[in-house]
Amino acid sequence: MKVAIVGATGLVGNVMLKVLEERNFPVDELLLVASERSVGKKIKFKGNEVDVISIPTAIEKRPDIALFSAGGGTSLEWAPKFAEVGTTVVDNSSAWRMDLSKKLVVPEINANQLTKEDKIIANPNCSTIQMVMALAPLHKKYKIKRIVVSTYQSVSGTGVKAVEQMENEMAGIKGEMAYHYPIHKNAIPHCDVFEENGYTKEEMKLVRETQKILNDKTIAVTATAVRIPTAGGHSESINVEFENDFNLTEVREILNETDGVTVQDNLDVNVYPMPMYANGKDDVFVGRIRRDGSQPNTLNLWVVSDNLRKGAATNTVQIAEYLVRNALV
Ligand code: A2P
Ligand code: 11C
Repeated sequence: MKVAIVGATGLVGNVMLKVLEERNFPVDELLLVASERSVGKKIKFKGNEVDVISIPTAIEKRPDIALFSAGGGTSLEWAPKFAEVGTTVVDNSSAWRMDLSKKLVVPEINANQLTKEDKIIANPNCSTIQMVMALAPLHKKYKIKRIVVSTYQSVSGTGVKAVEQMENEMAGIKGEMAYHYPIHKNAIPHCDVFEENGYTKEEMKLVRETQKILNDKTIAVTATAVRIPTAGGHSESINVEFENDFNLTEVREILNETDGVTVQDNLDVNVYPMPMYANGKDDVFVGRIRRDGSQPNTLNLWVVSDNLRKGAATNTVQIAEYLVRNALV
């Protein structure tokens, strides 16, 4: 495969390279793409130095697959131009996710919808991916009615500048601010921009993307997304009400059997998921599994995952793997 990574110098692009290498993705030729400012830089892949090139140069080379993580504006402008020359784009930005003609894919849940005709495929938002990974198998069995989710999101979700802001604040250095407020010793209930309804775009992604991935508009979702001073790994407190009743042993069994999900739930020895330990791993970790005693058919979960891995790079590479495995590229 001739593979392009658009946004190769960014946080997610960097993890994409690692994941391609670790999973031994069949790369015959790798095109590393970034903005004009980075052209000529060199990045290591499998021990070799690869030159960073511009988007127009990459399009001329007609890659089979392009993995995009270079912001929504870049995707809107350039993904269709790659598609025109026959490249299949897997896009990690929010640009195409809610486009009715584009598929929004978490491979474990809905990759079977993909066909050769899908030339731009959307990768969901990190907080949505980890939530639906835990909930999709339970939805199948008990049918979800309503979800109330609160997120505790790491600064790596915002990008390099936010990681630097937190590190500077921890070291007592005055530097550039990625957020309106200090993040060290703080919790900011503001991820992405505000919409007219008073919710943030991040919160509305949890509503709209969940309904699209689970293919069920009747699922009610309400969300509060909060930025906290962790370096990597998003956490979520999820309260989910089902149409049908469940038993907790069966819930645990279902989650234990779900590919990509690891149950960490042993209160006797203080085992529950935490971002510090999920960081660098591909799985979605689920714990604190318990019944909500305040109303029928309702469950509480604590779900943690590395937002740059399953929340972004790993999911994107898994989509690409599915395309290759099923001869869709
Ligand atoms: P560059 O490093 O040249 O700016 P992050 O989300 O971590 O900030 O990374 C964003 C990625 O998207 C970087 O690799 C960045 O490249 C790339 N990028 C940003 N704008 C463009 C653009 N207009 N064309 C191509 N790549 C872009
Ligand atoms: C965050 N979820 O943690 C965001 C990052 O829509 O792809 C990814 C934004 C997106 O801030």
